[in-house]
Amino acid sequence: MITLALSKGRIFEETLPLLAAAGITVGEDPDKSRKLILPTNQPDVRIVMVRASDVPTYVEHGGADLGVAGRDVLLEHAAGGVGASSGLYQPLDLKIARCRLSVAVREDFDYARAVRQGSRIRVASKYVHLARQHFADKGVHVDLIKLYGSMELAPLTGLADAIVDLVSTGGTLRANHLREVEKIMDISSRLVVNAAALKLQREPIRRLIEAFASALPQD
Ligand code: PRT
Ligand code: MG
Repeated sequence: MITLALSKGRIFEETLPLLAAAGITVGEDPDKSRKLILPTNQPDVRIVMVRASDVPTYVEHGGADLGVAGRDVLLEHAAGGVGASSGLYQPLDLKIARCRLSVAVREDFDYARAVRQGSRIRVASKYVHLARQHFADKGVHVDLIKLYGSMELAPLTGLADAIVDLVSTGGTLRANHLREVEKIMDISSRLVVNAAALKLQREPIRRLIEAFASALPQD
């Protein structure tokens, strides 16, 4: 049995065409089903539905053999990990669920001035490790505030001066009168594979990786 960990929403939706290229169709829609384990048309392949940020944990510890996770989630997981995440291979950038990790502030906040003056900036983010690294590299002093969602609210309520969050169209920032002031990195989702599973089920996993690779846009 091969177990693939996916999260609901864009990662599930955008992985479906790649699964199709490997001849795998999923029998149920995770939005309509309460099932956490979804069978596929192939009796030896199943999907487990987990939170996006739990995908690396499942794959690393063998709760799933493979998974699809954003670079944001993988880097934050590795940075916050206890010990090296050596059990996790990343053979493929799937180029799906693309966005960027950016710093944003209120439209009326003078970010350049705050940085120039060397004042401490309060930064709210779900990605505290990536945020800390970014500002340390710039030599900017920050107080980090960990949030689990709705980062956009933090600058509007005075909880923080800035946020580090994912941006794709920029529509959410605009709707909340926020302004993107720095791009930290481009993000896309990666296939991750449990190292032990790769040894024990080499052939089926290799075939899956090849089918996924052949279905990717050639750029
Ligand atoms: O929602 P939940 O808390 O369960 O988990 P999650 O938010 O981590 O999951 P999900 O499905 O929202 O995101 C999974 C992965 O998709 C992320 O880890 C990213 O790698 C990737 N991705 C791609 C995005 C976006 N684009 C994205 N736009 N993840 C989140 N967003 C959010 C962003 O946080 C912001 O709130 O969408 C909003 C901005 O979008 P625009 O288009 O208005 O700029
Ligand atoms: Mg989300």
